[in-house]
Amino acid sequence: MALDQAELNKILASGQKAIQDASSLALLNDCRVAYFGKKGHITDLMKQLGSLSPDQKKIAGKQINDIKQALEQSLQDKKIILEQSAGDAALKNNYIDITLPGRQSSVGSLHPITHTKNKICEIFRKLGFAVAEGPEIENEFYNFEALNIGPNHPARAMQDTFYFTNQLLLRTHTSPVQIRYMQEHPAPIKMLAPGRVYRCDFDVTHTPMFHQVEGLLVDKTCTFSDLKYIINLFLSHFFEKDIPTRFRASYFPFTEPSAEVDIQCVQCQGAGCRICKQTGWLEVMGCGMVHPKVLENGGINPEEYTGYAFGMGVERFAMLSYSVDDIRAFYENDVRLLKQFSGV
Ligand code: 2NL
Repeated sequence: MALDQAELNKILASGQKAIQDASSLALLNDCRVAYFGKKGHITDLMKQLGSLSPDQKKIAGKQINDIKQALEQSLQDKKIILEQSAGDAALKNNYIDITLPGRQSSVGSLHPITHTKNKICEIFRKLGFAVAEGPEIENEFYNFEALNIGPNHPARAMQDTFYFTNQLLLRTHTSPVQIRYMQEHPAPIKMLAPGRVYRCDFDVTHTPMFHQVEGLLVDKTCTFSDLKYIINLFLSHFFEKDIPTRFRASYFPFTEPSAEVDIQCVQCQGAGCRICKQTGWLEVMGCGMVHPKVLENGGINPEEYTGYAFGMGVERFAMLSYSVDDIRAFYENDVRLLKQFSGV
C-alpha cells in the first residue's frame, strides 16, 4: 500500500510555505524541528513505515524520501539566504566609514627652554664635555662656602636666596654640581652642569626659577686663552655664524681672573638698537680661571692643576634666538607661544 500522495503533497507544500515564510534563522530552525524533529511530520511518516510489508515499504519509503529531500533542500536554500541577510544586517549596524578623516590628536613638543638647553649641551658634548646633574635643594657649604662666597657676601642675602630651615636652600646656581663632581672624580675634568636654579627676583628679565648651564675644565696646563677659544667656538656654533665677542674684566668670588663675555648684538649687528640698549653688544656669559680655594674645596691640588669655568643663563640664549623680549613669556604656558616651537 502506497501512502496517499495527495496527503504527502500537502505536507510538502505546507512545509515549503513555512520555510519560505521563516523570516529568521531561529524561525527556520523551528520549521526544521516541526518536520525533522522527534515529533516532526516526516518523522511521523517514517514511523508508519514499520507496519508495511517489504514491497510496500519500498514504494512508501521512496515517496517519503522524495519529500524529505525536497524539504531538506528548501531548508538549506533558505538557510543560505537568511545567513546572508543576517550578515548584511550585521555589516550595516557595525558599518565603519573608512573614508572619514582621522581624529586630529595634538602632539606635545619640547619647551623652548628645554630645546635651547639641549642645543647648548649638544655643542659641548661634541667637544668632549661630560654632562652631570645634582640636587636642587642644597646646603650652604656646596652653594656658597665651597665657592669662596663668604658668610657676609651679598649673594647670601635673604632677598636673593630661598632658604629652608637648618641651612638648606634652593641652589642659586649649578656650581654645587661641579664641586660635587670634583670631589667624586679625579682630575683631569671636563664637564657641564645644566639645570634649574632659584633666586628671589621677578621682573621683565628675572623669574624666580631659571636655567643655567655651567662648564668646568680642570687640567695640568689650562689657560685663559683655552677658555677664550672654547667660548668663541661655542658661541659661533650656537648662533650659527662667526660672531664677534669681547671679554670684559669682571669679578666672581669663585674665579680669578674673571670676565664677562659680550657678543655683538644679533639684532642690529652692532649698529645699536633697543635690544642692546644702543651699545651694539649683548652680555651673554660669565667666566674665569677657577679660584685656587675652589679647586681645593673640590679636593684638587691647585699647585698641580688649573681650571677654567663659565656659566650662562639658558633663558637669555632662548630670548636671543627666538626674539622673545619678556622672560616671563616662557613660563605663562600660553599655547599660542608654545605651539610655535612644535616644529623645532
Ligand atoms: C654667570 C657666571 C659663572 C662659574 C660660573 C664656576 C664653578 C665652579 C668654579 C668656578 Cl665649581 N666657577 N662657575 C664661573 C664663572 C662664571 O657664571 O653669569 N652665570 C649666568
